[in-house]
Amino acid sequence: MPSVRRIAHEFLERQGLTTVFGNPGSNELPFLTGLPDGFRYVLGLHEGAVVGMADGYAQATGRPVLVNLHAASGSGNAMGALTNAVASGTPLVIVAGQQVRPAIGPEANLANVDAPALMRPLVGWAAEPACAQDVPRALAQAVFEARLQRRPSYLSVPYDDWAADAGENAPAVLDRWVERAGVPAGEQGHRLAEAVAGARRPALVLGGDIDTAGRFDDAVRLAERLAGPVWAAPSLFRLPFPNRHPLFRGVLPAGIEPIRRAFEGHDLVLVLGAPVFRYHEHLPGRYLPAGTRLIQVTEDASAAARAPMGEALVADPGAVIELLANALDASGVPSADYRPVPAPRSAEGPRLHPEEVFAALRDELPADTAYVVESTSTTSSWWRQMDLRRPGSYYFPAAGGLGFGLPGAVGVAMAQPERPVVGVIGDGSANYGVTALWTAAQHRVPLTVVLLRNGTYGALRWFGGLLGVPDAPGLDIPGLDFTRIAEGYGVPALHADGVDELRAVLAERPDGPRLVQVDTALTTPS
Ligand SMILES: Cc1ncc(C[n+]2csc(CCOP(=O)(O)OP(=O)(O)O)c2C)c(N)n1
Ligand SMILES: [Mg+2]
Repeated sequence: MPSVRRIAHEFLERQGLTTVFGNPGSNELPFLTGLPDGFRYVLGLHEGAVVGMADGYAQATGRPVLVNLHAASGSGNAMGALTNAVASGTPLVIVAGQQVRPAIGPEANLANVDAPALMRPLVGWAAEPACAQDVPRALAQAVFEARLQRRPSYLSVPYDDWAADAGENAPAVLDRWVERAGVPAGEQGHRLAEAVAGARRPALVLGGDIDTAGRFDDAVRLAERLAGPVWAAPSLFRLPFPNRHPLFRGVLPAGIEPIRRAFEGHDLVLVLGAPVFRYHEHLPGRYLPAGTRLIQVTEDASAAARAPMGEALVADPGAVIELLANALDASGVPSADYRPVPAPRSAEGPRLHPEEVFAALRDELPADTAYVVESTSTTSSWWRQMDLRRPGSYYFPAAGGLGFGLPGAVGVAMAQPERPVVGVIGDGSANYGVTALWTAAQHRVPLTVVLLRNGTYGALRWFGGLLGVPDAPGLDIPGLDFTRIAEGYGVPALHADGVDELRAVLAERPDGPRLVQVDTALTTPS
């Protein structure tokens, strides 16, 4: 009879989970022994970076990814990064080691006494199989739960299980395949199409899920048939629509009152692939203008259930886009000219305005560049300068947890080595995932990190004003030199002194990782 380990490895191979992002401890080693050829272990030096890299990799490949973490301490380190993976619906399959079964109760060192409970608030499914023979089935469940729920899952395995005899039924799991279909039933689709076709002034709100589902171009087709304004959902983590398209009105502000104002005059708001809504700043008011109907289409049943207003249909928003685009006639506006980009603002003194940096990116990088952004005070500058027209062009930490950007950029670049990838990272944000630079260096990942050094937690200064607390301590971060930090991790780096030098550097195509630091002026996010 084959061992639990043999069946597990073979199952992962058949499901295509052969790239493992991890940081091991002694509990994990018995799982990692004898990995078949074709497996690739990507070592991260801290679990936050491990999960961030895996998140970027899974998002860019559109497939579940295996993550290998140490017991309580390692899994605990990963929790912050997991908040982002949960919000972006990333199917991470986390397998963690556990002490041998007889040592868990007495709390031997490295025993995680109630391992599933530690992770449960975040992951969609967590378990520790009741016996070794259930490990292959439970591993399969972890993969399918992550895929079906579009949420990380967590499996804790006592390390003596891996060498155990799998039992005669274990191979049955190897041929399993589980899929989901999310097309609305005829009557549901008909009612939705009627509501949309009958609206006088419909507005469309698109969430990051649209890009995740590969529906970026289809969303343009639908919007042009609807001929109404398009917003991106607040707290955006992926761009679902070309940001200079004439129908695009930008990312909705993440507050109740400004969202109500944006919808004024619309009889129907159709929200596709987003929660309703991920507000951030508490700006109270009525959710919707009087007389505005809101219909949400999402695959996420919980997002539908918890929304505070509106109607919801739990279905694949991509299938709904197709259904609606076919139901509406094609007489809407054809794609008119894209909106031109304004001249970048400049700053006084030697620092660059972030708009000058972003204009340089826009001009010097190819049009299909993927950007992973974690710079929080520069949001409005970003959207003023960028012209993103391709799917998969933009990633941002989905729950606002810093530490995704740098590792996420490494993961996206590993997933798409042919596509230029740029991380746009603030001098505060960089520190939460900085060890990913080492992984990028070891794997020679082609990636440019543009490090915006404004010497402060810029967004928090702005928030301080908003909250009426202008004197909070702990907001400045002087004395950081990321060229030296990057070089310490094995990534070549330079400091660009002005726009010309920055543009010249960006125009070169790197064949490995590099970091370019620029000093930037403080701006506000909006
Ligand atoms: C893990 C985590 N810790 C703290 C915060 C709070 N926070 C939000 S924005 C921010 C500052 C980020 O600074 P930087 O990357 O330099 O960007 P800037 O605002 O200066 O553009 C901080 C600390 C967070 N979002 N996530
Ligand atoms: Mg900063």
